[in-house]
Amino acid sequence: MKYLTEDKRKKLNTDIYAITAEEYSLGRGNIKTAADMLAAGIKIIQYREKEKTALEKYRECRIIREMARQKGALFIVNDDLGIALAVEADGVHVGQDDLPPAEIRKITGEKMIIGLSTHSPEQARRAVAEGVADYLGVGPIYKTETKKDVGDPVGLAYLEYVAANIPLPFVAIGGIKESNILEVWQKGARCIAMSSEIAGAADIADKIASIRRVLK
Ligand code: TZP
Ligand code: MG
Repeated sequence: MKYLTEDKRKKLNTDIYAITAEEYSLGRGNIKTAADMLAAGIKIIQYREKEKTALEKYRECRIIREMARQKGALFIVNDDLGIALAVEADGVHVGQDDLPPAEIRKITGEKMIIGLSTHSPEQARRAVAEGVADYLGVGPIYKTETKKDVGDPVGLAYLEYVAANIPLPFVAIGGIKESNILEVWQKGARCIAMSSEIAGAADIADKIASIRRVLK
């Protein structure tokens, strides 16, 4: 964990980790979705986009990068290290089948926040032993339609394991909604990732306010 500075910990210490999802965004598109999330006070935003070309993603990320900077929010790019570097994102988030965090770290240097999706105690322990990732994704907690190649839900048991045993910041993810978020919070998650629930809300600011009322 030698890359996980106090500054990174502080910035990762926030209630909601919001992820773009253009297909759910009611025609708003990624940029307006991100702008609404930031206007509502979201402090971590992840750009996740599986359909567009690298050029389209790069152009959107450049804009969102700047909007996030102006709001003092972290901007994290899912999957694409090249785009994360090109737009000077704060972080990059990868899965178990992507380039390993140690290789990413060689390319990015110390400052980049590296997030790693994990689905089992073994994967979480390995991430700690490697000492490269700055935070873990923990899930999918519930069934989700948003991620197409996702495994079965690992449920709340894995979340409880991480909350009790793993010294890295983590975000719970997968099928989390206003309607079930209290359960996730009660099992120990303090930063909760949501994609379709927020990106797909009729009014993003109302949705975030209403989620925050549940968490209070
Ligand atoms: N990784 C694990 S589950 C998931 C990702 C990206 C999808 C999260 O989307 P939603 O809409 O919050 O279930
Ligand atoms: Mg991925």
